[in-house]
Amino acid sequence: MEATTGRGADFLVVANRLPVDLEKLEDGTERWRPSPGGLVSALEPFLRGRNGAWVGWSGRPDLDLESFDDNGLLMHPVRLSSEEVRDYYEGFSNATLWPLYHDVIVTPVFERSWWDSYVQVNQRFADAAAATAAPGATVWVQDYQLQLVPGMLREQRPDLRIGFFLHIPFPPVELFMQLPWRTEVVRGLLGADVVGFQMPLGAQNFLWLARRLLGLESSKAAVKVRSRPGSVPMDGRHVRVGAFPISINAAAFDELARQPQTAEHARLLRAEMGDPHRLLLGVDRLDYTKGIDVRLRALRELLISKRVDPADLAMVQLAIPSRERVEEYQVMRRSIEEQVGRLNGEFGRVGRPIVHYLHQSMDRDELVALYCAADVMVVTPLRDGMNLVCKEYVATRHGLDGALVLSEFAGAASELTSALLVNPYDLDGVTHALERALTMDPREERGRMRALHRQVMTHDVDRWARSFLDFLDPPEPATVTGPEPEPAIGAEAGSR
Ligand code: GDG
Repeated sequence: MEATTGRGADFLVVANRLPVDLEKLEDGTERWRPSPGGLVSALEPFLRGRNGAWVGWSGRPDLDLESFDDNGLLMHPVRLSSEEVRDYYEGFSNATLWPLYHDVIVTPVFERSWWDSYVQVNQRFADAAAATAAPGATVWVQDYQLQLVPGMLREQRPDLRIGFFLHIPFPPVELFMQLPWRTEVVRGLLGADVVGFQMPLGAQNFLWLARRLLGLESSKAAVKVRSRPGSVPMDGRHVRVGAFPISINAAAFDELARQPQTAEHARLLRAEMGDPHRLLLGVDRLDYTKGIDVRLRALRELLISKRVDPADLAMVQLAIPSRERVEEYQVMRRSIEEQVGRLNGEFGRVGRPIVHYLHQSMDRDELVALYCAADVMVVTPLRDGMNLVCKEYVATRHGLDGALVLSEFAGAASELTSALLVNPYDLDGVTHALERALTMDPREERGRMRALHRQVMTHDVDRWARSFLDFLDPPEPATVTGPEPEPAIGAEAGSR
């Protein structure tokens, strides 16, 4: 069955990765396996309801793959060579833009050949989208790997509605200005009709840069009033810029957490760890932005100070393998594993480590069981666009127990204000917050979790997608009764 009519797709998502992975079976054959993330499930209703297509890389280099239908959705694989994976993906995306946009926690590498590859690959994605989109279609481009696509696509297809959303933080202007190709990136983004960021401050930084680098005057209201979207005039169009904090499929996490087998699974997990009085949990991609080392250091301080008894607690740290070929990630992994070893050597007992460290990924059911088992969720990134893990933890706490320690520098902090908010650079502060979370009065815990739970359950990923898409492509005038729809905007978190 063809997913799209001969005229092309009416709604396209363009992202670095397809929402399916090519899996090799034991008999040597291959098949596509869904890799369901929040984004796919949020966008599915829009894609399937509107003759949709998804343009992205398969995750495997040097493969020429045909477009195919996946249950009514057209998948359009974009080919990347091994050199492009090295230069565009591991290089410019993950060793230049990623650290630059995350407060230069590690030093970004500026390498001309990586930039050339980034331009070339962005052009390929734009060409694929241009060839797949029906006249007047809506195209939603995702994330930092594809910032040039909106401009390249508009050049070929001025008839399209083009949206762009950045999942990671947009940096402070003085950091962005380091990028040798800063003007090209801003110009690329301004090819969109709507440029969306997680946080109002990111949107504001971008508006400032558009003015400074391209001499485009943004509307005064946008600069003065942070919680309102702004717009920039560009080639006779108005590019609208706003903040759209992303979220999760909260109902799905809630439902899974309420199932009896999940509760039983959580109970077994705790029993296997010797039924600790309090269980701490960290879940992160193994990334230097996530501050895994911060929480391990704070835990050690707490144990050294004897303010908590090691016999009373355990911690699970799930560190999902990520970008393992990038050198910074190898260095960080060694250092974290050393810290875990030291903590267990100093405070563990035979058969009872303090930190249960897992360098692997797990399936969603097991992850939810872990969330359900944990008394304290520890999320301490040095910088994070949003952080979905903390929202997922909260969504599983229907009993309103459990405490959340959350970094001020995660986008989520502006919504989850009832968490114990910490500055991850302040070791004493994090240590103190861990102690508070571990010893919190159940009434306070309940009060805080009630507020967190309400926030997460009422602001889900569907609401996020709708607010962006309504902004990009407002519903027919006949159905609009109030003022023009505005992006869902939270207060800002920390300085960027
Ligand atoms: C980027 C931005 C922004 C993790 N391990 C497993 C697993 N996961 C899932 C989690 C969560 C997701 O991966 C991680 O999302 P985060 O938001 O925490 O972090 P990034 O990967 O860095 O995401 C971030 C996000 O984009 C969305 O805009 O919030 O700031 O950096 O959903 O549950 N899922 C399963 N097994 C695992 O082992 N099933």
